[in-house]
Amino acid sequence: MQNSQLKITKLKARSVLAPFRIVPATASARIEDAAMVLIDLETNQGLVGHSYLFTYSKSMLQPTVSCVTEISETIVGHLIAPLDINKTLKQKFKLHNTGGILGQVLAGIDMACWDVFSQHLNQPLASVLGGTPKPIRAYNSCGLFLQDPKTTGVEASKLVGEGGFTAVKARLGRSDFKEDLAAIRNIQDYIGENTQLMVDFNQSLNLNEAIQRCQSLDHEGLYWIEDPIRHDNYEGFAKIAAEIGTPLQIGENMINTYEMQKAIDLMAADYYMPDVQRIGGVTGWLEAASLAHVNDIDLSSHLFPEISCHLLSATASCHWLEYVDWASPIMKNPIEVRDGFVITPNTPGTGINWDERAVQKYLIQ
Ligand code: SMN
Ligand code: MG
Repeated sequence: MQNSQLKITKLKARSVLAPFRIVPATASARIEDAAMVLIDLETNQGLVGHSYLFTYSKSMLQPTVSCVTEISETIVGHLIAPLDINKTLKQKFKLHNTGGILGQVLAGIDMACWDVFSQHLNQPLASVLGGTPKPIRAYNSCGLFLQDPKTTGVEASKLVGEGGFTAVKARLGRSDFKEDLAAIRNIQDYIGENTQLMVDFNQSLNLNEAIQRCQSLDHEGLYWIEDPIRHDNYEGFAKIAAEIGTPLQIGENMINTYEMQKAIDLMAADYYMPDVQRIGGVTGWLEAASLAHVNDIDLSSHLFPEISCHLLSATASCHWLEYVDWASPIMKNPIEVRDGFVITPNTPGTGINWDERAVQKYLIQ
């Protein structure tokens, strides 16, 4: 079979630091620039798999690049079979803790493997996963960070107008809760009843504060409340969920599907939104999607819209895609939004290709 001939010849990683249109200032941290590691997985047939990792800070770029390049010798020469490569790498690093940079690098390699595997099969990733590339309902998450509550309404209307979005997400967690309330109400005045509003506390509250604030928000018509407390306090989330009617959303920090299972067992939340870079790449996402489906849970994505649209196209309980344009400056074909839906590319692989001129401009040596 021709497929058996496709082998990895080289794994490359580069760092870029691209500007944000709107700087993400959350209640937990402010992120100055989009720090990304670009992975190129080269093969003996000229096809190249692409993926990127979002390292959250400039200081994590170089360690991430080194980790990718050091791992490359383990998989060079391997046949492109994403599940087999994933198994090989999991075995190799069984004695390590695969949270942190290592886990994210393994996820990035997994994403690049699935990209080149799909290119080789001449199919979009969504189709290779057994779905079809579909338009995926998305909320605009490019703005509404912590800011003067008076400016949130105007920004929200702009965000809605950018792609005919039917939902936006605002970050909360100001020291004075009245300001959070003012920010929400200002947004709702501008976007009206037919546009949904999600809110994200970015883990900034302690449990008692969270119960109080979430209860106070319960009649504000919010679509979901995300991460009010520390991401791994599943018992705490379960307490909050039991006290409020608004759906609770968690999951962006889960670094494997065992975490998701634990949270589900504790009835920690209503909705889950794994992040492809943390949950274990495409392979990890497939596990999460099965877990969500058998437990009747709506699944959304966190960041990475370019690959998440393929994943959600093949996810039985597909809910919402989080749209951010943070990687768009370095993409040859930035992801497209029409009438509030992200258009999943119908081209082989993920459709991720670099705009090399832009990459050179933002490259960190
Ligand atoms: C978030 C993630 C990454 C950077 C800033 C804010 C936020 C989200 O948690 O869910 O978008
Ligand atoms: Mg979040």
